[in-house]
Amino acid sequence: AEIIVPVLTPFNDGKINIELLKEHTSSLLKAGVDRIFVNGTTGMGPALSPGEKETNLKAVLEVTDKVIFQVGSLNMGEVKSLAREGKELGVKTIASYAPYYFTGLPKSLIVRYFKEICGEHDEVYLYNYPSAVGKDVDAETVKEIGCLKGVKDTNDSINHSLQYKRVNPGMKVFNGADTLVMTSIATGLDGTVSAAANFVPEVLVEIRRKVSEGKVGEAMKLQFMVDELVSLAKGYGYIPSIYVLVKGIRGYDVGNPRPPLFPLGDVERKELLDKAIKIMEKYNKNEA
Ligand code: FW2
Repeated sequence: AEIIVPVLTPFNDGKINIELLKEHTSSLLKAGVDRIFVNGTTGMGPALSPGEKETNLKAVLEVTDKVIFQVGSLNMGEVKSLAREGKELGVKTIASYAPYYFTGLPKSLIVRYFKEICGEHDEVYLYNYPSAVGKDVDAETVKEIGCLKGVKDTNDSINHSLQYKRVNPGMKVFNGADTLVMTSIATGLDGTVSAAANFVPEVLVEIRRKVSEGKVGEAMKLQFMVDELVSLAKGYGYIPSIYVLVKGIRGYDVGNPRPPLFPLGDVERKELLDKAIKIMEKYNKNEA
């Protein structure tokens, strides 16, 4: 099973810091992450201009070709031109969320959106995130689309993710919930796309190892540690917290998020990090 990281986008004064993105990417790969999902939710994809999406892609490509390039937006022309750009740059896999915000779109338009992307690139994944996008592109819809090679399903229901596999055999299926890393691996999905991989990649790699050795109870404990960290971070705003946790846990700077995802203040930063370290110590001492 693969561990895929939806890499954050480091900003300084509202501009992408390419060097920090490259450093973070190579650190994550060294920690054992398999692929980099560029312009995902954690990367603030919907808040990036087409030029910024391309900047992120090019930065990551300088480090690795193990990339999934997320190209979704509400402008079909931009989506297709990014898809083409990805192809020209040799990106193996691109992905897109469904057109968001316009909640009333009929299924036929969703199907058409993805078919048009498939016209530009031969390996297209669906990024399904119903709670953010406002619509669920489910297993049957994916079958109707017909050309998708994979799906990242950010969904608390593992059953929902498994249905893609049942209805579309041969398709790669990843669950995107931080709380279901262990479950995704143990149920035979193709892996996980977890935002937590930004700050605890080694823990996710260890979860995979434990599952493969049949030590499911130990894997579950590690999963619970991730759950506690994520739940703590969500209390401060998940994405802004990830920047603090990467710096605090991994020890290097990844810049800031960009407003309206405002960076945490000094007091919150300290509080978040102190609590995160306590959680990690508790599990490392086996007191959990
Ligand atoms: C992304 C992900 C992970 C998110 C998840 C939402 O693109 O950032 O879907 O962290 O809480 O795949």
